[in-house]
Amino acid sequence: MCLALLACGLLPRVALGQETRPPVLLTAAASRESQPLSGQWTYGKDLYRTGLTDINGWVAKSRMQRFRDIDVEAEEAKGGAGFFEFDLDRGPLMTIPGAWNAAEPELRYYDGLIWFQRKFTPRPLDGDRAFLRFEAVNYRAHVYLNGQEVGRHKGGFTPFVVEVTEALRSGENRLVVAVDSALDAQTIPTPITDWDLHGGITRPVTLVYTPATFIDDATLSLGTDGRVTGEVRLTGPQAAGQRVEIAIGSLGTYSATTDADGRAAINIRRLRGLALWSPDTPTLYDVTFRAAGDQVRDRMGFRTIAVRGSEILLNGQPIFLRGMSLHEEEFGPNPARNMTPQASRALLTEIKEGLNANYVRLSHYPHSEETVRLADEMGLLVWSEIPVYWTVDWENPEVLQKALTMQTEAILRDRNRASIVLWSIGNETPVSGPRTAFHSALADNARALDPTRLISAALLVERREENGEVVTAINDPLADKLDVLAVNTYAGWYGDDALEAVAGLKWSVPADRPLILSEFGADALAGYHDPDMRKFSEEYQAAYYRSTLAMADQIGTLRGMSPWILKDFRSPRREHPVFQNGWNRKGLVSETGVRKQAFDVLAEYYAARSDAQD
Ligand code: GCB
Repeated sequence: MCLALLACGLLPRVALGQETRPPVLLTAAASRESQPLSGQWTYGKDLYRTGLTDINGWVAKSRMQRFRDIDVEAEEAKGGAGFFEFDLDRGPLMTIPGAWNAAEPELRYYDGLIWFQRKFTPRPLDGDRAFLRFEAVNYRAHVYLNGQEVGRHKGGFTPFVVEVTEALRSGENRLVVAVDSALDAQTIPTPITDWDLHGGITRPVTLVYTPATFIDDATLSLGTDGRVTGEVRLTGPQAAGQRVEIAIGSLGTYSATTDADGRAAINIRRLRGLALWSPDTPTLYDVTFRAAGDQVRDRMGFRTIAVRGSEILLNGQPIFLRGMSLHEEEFGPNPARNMTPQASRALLTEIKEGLNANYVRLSHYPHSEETVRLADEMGLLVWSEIPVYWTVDWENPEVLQKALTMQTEAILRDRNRASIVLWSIGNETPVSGPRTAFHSALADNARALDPTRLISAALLVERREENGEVVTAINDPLADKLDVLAVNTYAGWYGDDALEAVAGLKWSVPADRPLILSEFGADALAGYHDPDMRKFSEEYQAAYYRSTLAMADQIGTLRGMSPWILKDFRSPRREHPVFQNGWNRKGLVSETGVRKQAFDVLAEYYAARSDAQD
């Protein structure tokens, strides 16, 4: 089959695995010496993007270019012909990290360019190196230090690092970041989504210091053969021929030597005394990597994940994924997507303890590192995805390259997290040749970077007749590329099915492959009750859950589910003036955390499932 349009020559070959790596990663950056740059930044709106352009040379340049390293007020005090149409020093303040849409009422639907500025004083480098690390900027970032452009990035949910060793000066430095939230047909995602705009510097910014030669990447994982393998990568003038030491809690210290490229392969035949990570026992070890006078520390769990026939095996044992989908929005009436540890913990606790779940779908893009680390700590299995969602410019090689880069950034950031068991390569993308080729390249890239995890995608279902019976089925060549089949299904909410018919719907899916329901759900406005069970009432949503769960119980190969969704979330596409007002109401809790009736329906179902599993 020409699944691989790629192989058939219809799409240009694209770089997989190694080639999409960013030049610097700074794995486990949180364990390094660093200077936080979060806090109060000044900003200035620039809807026409005049600050980025140099229209007609010097005129625009002198007046408009907001990244200039200039004290505008002092220049103005001199008088004369010159003048400026910006001054970031005297701009209004915004707290970073956080989406600008929640910061000011007038920015609620602002979708374009905003300039941000922060001044800081670094410590003397004395031969060390310095890097700016942005955990997420949505969507495009242009980074300037002291008037010089030092880096650019595209993609709103993955980290990027910019080396500033040469661009830093002693004393006060001026960091300016132009953030453009505008999406188009070539961005990932495109503007056609079902969540909020959330532009801005949405995750922390830090200045990270390293020695001249440093550990840039360090990864370990447990294979189904019982071996712990991985790699340590050094960057810098002394990267080759270095002894690398890896201390894993009190289990032991292991060593390896870097090759000419600064890479050392780790291969530990057996970790004696290892306690496996699982949702019930989320054991984490302090792991320290040392080399060339540098060291990084991580907290890591070890577990295996595999598929056997229609089973999903965690540490060799069949598991049912009792899950919930989650957008990245904290509880509250006006979420800024500022995932503090408290905010992430509150959401994950509602899933794990409130719903008796063991699994979370972090949709529809990589969530904050903080959230994934908490999943490790609290014991929740994770589905991680990139925003290849609904529509994408499938035939454009540059867009594919962008998706591969985004996926690489996500995998390299998180592949030391035991909680992540599934990399998803897309959500509800309509079947076509170019689309399948695009997804196939993503599946290959994920396997090249991380052969230890399972690959899935949220597919669409179709209704068809089989042996005189109407069945729900998957008709998608992408299924061949996946370890775990996953489908979104909304019978009883969207479409013509009466709610009473949902429990009896028949499915026809492969008998030898695991299936998960990656989404199902129905809107309800918290507090709206209707004995006639009209749509948007809590009663309707609860009945919908009962019917869908009854339907799910008939699917013999069903190995998990992540209903849509924990909490009501902002979405400009949802404008019913009575029930929605800019919120997708499929949450089992309202935006402020009020539980709806369906919450208990699912919690009880999972409690029963968990008893059956134990
Ligand atoms: C879906 C999408 C999700 C939407 C949801 C809905 O299938 O994957 O992003 O929010 O349906 O509420 O319609």
